[in-house]
Amino acid sequence: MRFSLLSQALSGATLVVGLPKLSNGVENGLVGLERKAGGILGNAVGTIIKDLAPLLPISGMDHKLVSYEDALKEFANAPKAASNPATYNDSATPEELAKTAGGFKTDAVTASASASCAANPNIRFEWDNYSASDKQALMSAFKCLMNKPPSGAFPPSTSRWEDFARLHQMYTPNVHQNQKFLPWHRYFIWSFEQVLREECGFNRAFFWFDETKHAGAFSASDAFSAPYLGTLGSTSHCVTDGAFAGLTVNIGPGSGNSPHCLSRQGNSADTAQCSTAYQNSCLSNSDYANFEKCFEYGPHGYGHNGVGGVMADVYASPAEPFFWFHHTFVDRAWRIWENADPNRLNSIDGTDINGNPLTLDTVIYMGGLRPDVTIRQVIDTLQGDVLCYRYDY
Ligand SMILES: [Cu+2]
Repeated sequence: MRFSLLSQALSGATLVVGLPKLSNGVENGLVGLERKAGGILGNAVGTIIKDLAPLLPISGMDHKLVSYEDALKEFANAPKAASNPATYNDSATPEELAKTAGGFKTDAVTASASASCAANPNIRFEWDNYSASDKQALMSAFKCLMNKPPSGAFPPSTSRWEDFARLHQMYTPNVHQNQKFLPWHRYFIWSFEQVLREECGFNRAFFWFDETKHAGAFSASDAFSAPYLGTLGSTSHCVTDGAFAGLTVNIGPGSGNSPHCLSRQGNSADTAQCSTAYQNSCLSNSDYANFEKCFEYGPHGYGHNGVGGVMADVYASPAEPFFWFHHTFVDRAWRIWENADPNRLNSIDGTDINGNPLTLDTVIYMGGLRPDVTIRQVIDTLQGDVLCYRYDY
C-alpha cells in the first residue's frame, strides 16, 4: 500500500465538493472537451477536471530491489571483467556532438546498413544537453500522443500514449525479473520514439536522463519543474503543475484498469541508489545475466520507486512521462556494458520467464505495435538493421 487512506479520502472529498451538480455524462463531456481544446479551457474547468481522477493505491507486482550494499555482497564472487568501462565509449566526432538536435535521422526503416549507421547514427542527447526548445518539443510530442485516439488494439487504452502503458502492462510478467528485461525495453523505447516521430511529427534528436548526476536529488533537476514534468514532491500527490498537470491515467493501477491521477511520491533515499558507484559495480560483472540482474534490481528499481506513484507501478509506469527518461538511462548502461567487449554484441545468456535460455534468435514481442524482432536485431544499437543510435556521452 503506497498511498494513505487519508489522502484518498481527501481526494474523494474534493471530487464531491468540486462537482456537486454535474452528472457523469457531463463530466465525461468536459474531459473530452478539455482533451480537444488542448488546455484552452479556463483554469476553473481545468481544476475541476484535475479533481476527477482519484489518487489510488498501487498494488500488484512490486519492483524487486537490492541495495548497493547487498549487491556488493551478492555479486562479490560473480565473474568480473578484466577492465570495467566506467564511461560510455562509442566513438563520436565533435561535429556529431555539436550537431543541433534538429540534425537527426528519423527512422529505422530508412536507416542505412551497418557501416554507414555507425558513421552517422542518431544521437540521444542527455536532458541537460537538450536546448529549451528541444525540451519543449519533447513535452509537446508527449502531449500529442496523449491527445491522439488509441489505435484500438490495446483496450482499455484511451489514447495513443496509453497504448504503450497497456502494451507494457500486458507483457509485464514476461519482461521483468528475467533477462528479457533489457532487450525488450530497448525495443520498446525505440518503438515509442518511432511513433512519436511518425504520428506526432517529433523531429528532434531523442534524449536520455543521467540519473547518476541526480542520484539522491531527482527533484532538483529542471526535468521535475514546470514547464516540463512538474514538481516531484516527497509526499504522495497528484501532479498539478508542469506539462502533465491533471493527467488521468486509465491503465493500472497494477494489472487492473481504473482512472486515477498521475501521482508521484519522491524518495531521495531510493534515488540515491541510482549512483555512479552502483552503476559501475553492475558494469563490472562479465556475465550478461549478472549485469542484468544487478541493474534491474538496483538502479532501475530504485529509480522507479524513487519517483513513486505511477512510476512505482511495475505494470503501468509508462503512463508516467518520466518512464522514458529513466529507461533510456537503463538502456545506456547496457550499451556501456556491451562496449567493454565486442563479443557482448554477439552473444547473450540468461533465461526468459519460463527458464528457457535466451539466444540471439529469441523473439522480442511488441504486440503488433511494431514488428516483432529478435535479440540479434536489437543487441547492437549501431547495427543499422533495426536500431541506429548512440548516446551523446
Ligand atoms: Cu518495464
